[in-house]
Amino acid sequence: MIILPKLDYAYDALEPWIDARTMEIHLTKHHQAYIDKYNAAVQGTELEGKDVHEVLKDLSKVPENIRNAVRNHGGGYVNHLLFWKIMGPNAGGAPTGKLLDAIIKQFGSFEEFQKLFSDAALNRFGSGWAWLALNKGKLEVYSTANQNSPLSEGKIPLLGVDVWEHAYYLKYQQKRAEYVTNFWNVVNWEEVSRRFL
Ligand code: MN3
Repeated sequence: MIILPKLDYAYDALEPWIDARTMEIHLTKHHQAYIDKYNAAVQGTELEGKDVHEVLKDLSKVPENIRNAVRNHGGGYVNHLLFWKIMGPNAGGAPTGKLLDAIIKQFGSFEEFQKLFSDAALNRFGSGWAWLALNKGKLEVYSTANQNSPLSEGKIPLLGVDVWEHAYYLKYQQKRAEYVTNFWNVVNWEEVSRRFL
């Protein structure tokens, strides 16, 4: 059984960039739905009680009849788990230390990295996520469709932005670009750095 996590901050803590109503619905309805459907899919199978992150790392080991449910709802569970952590109040700005060094080494500058990440978020057609991930020890920016987790591709997600409409529609309607621009104001770089290290 997986259960809904508690936020480390209040629903309105990310205002004005992400509104309280969106946060509440996103957590208590959308995240909860992934959890309920994952639990239902794995109930009574060998996967019940296993760590979802481990399960997602090798989907070929998941029985075929529940593989899609595990990919979608297990992915939805872990992606949102990360999302709530890598955001926070009084956040934004730029990372420091080893993560900043690695970003500059890989992408040229922090600004260049931001542009690549934002482009990945804007160019993801339909629903999905843009990621900063570790791929065999190297930083990579890319996007996934639906709730597909980087874990299933052997990558370690460090930072992700949810570009499903449910993540921004109440406040931004169709303006995904504005949402992604404002997302930078709530990135908790301390947490992203912790994951990187
Ligand atoms: Mn979502």
